[in-house]
Amino acid sequence: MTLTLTTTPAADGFWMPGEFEAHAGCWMLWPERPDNWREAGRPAQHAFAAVAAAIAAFEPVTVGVSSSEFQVARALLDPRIRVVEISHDDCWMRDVGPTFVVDRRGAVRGVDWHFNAWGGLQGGLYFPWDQDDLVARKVLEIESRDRYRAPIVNEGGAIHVDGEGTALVTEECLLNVNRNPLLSRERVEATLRDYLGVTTVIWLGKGVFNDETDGHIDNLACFVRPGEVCLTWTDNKRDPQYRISLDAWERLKDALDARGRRLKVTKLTMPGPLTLAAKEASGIIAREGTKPRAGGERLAASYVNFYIANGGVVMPLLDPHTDRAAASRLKRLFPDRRVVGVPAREVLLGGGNIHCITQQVPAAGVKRLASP
Ligand code: KQY
Repeated sequence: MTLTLTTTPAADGFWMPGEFEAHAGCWMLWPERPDNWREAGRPAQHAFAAVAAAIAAFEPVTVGVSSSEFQVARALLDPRIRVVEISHDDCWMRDVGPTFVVDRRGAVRGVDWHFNAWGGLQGGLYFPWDQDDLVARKVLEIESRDRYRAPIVNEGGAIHVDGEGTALVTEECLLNVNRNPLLSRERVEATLRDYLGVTTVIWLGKGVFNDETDGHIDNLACFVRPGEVCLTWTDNKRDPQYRISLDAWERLKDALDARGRRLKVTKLTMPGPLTLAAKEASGIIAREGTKPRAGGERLAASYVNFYIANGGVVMPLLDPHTDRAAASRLKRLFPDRRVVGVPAREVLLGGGNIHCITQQVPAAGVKRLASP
């Protein structure tokens, strides 16, 4: 039985572990909506299947699919992957799935944030989003994990943690009026402390240029391990990303984490700049209520949007000019993991990347010695 708890993770001794800690598995959803994915999602489905197969080499993967797509998904997905039927509005499991939390005894529970399609009726990406808002609850039912319904609008892609008491977020997203207009920075921070079990929140300013999520942290910067962050970067001073990344670099360099450490920050040069081709845009069927896409638009492409699996890192391949350099930087950052690149332009065309379409489930029963 799955309970809905009325306490908070922090009050119960739970916290969100780092993505680099041991996983029981990974959840994804299946792309299909023709107003976001070109050619009714078929090219994206192949890309999602390749991402799922790459992760399945490291840990169990479950993909949630609609009833009408079950057979296609089953046929395209690696046989090691579990396919379950889950209704959804789009397929960003990082954002609509639960954020898992753990305690010292090795128990696992889930946080179910309110979801409003990245901004609700004030700049959100589609309407309605009611099925997306139910996904976290359904995943927790299948995983048999108790649930905390958090009292704020938030997405998994808007938070990163080091598992030792520090969260990394952006002001552009978490303080956006289209998320929690009545909450001050202090209230948002207090809610993150309660629901992520952190004691320190490091605020960066803006996210990646033209990121339609309003600046998700998971496209800009992430923890590689406690005390170490990797940041999307460009040396091109004329690129609008330059000032954003420079500001993030300065804030990270000034910050102290929950353990009082200065952070080591590694720059990961972004691909491109990449834009949506007219031919790609023409394969998307415009629909009232969904944000339209036009050829020539700048894509929010970033190599930071990778997934850390048990023993591996699954990274997006986005630009033949820069993929190799990004992969070797990631290999240096993760010497004990196998770095696997997956062609991910089709995922990028939908507005996110590999981290955005995945959600890790921490390993249960792992006795954790320290809490943050
Ligand atoms: O950054 C993410 N976590 C999700 C990207 C969602 C894009 C929606 N079109």
